[in-house]
Amino acid sequence: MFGFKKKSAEKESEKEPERASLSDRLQRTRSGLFGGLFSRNKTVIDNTTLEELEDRLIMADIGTKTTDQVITLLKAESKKNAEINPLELLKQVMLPVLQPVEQPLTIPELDKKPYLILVIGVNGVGKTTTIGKLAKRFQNEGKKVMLAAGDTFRAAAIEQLQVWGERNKINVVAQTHGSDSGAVIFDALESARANNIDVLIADTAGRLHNKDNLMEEMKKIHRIGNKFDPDLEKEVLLVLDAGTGQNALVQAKQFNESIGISGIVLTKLDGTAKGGIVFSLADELNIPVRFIGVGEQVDDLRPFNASEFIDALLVNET
Ligand SMILES: Nc1nc2c(ncn2[C@@H]2O[C@H](COP(=O)(O)OP(=O)(O)O)[C@@H](O)[C@H]2O)c(=O)[nH]1
Ligand SMILES: [Mg+2]
Repeated sequence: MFGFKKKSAEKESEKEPERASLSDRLQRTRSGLFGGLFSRNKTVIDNTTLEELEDRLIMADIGTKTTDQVITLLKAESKKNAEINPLELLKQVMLPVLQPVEQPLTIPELDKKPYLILVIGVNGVGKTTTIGKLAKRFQNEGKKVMLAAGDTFRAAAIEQLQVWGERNKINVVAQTHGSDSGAVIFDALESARANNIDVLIADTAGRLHNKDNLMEEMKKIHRIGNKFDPDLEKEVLLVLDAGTGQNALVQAKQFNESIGISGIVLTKLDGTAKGGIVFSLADELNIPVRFIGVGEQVDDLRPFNASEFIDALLVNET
């Protein structure tokens, strides 16, 4: 389901709601990675600790490349110095991996509106939920937002978006279950242009009859934007569930090869120990990570900030 509880909808009008700290939200990944491993600050790192750390980095889906870099550096430093500050060193290695993918999504001021955000990804990763969160975010920034119910494969998906749109006074362009997704998005583009809408966010299906089918459909939808206006400015936003670990990386490669991705949203970082997958994604794909999802509520979508993310993981757990 959509995941937004009514209570949160009522709270949305308040200015800055109480937010759990990022390190609280990343608790499972954080304690999986470093919990109980290092005593405070300066320490001597022995081989057993290094081996344990290596296992944990792999378990958290950080990927072999970053893991090797971390271990090599810690080994070298601990040879030079009997005592080192492992957390400081970890940040030195980890930050340059994530910094290149910290590229926030900014909606340009356009003469020819709207800016299209095409939201894609397999079933259940959090596309529709993310669309709701994004819509509120842009609305709070003073932008006019419209949604397109492009997941026509499931009747419930259309309804989910419509109900949410009604509750939040955001227009949703929809057709009936089974209608052509590209046509829905084309209609929505026309309506958005006519109504001077700043941002049109389009939902898409995550499951068709098979994977090839899904990719073909996505390519077709992608072309719809060009057909509407060859100069249309858009973002192709891939949503990935962090909890699926290496699978998320496989999905990202597939979607990127088939249609080309301009940004990633990594969801469900609050419920998983596999949050290290963001390092693998950064290492292997170098596609901007626009937002991270750290919960089901509307304000649980945060712009990705590399330094903040690493600091949240490195809070000493001892
Ligand atoms: N804990 C948590 N749950 C999330 C997050 N994002 C989405 N979800 C949940 O994931 C489930 C599937 O989301 P949905 O948006 O319907 O996925 P879709 O099939 O890709 O559209 C819902 O129960 C959401 O509440 C997140 O960042 N954290
Ligand atoms: Mg959906």
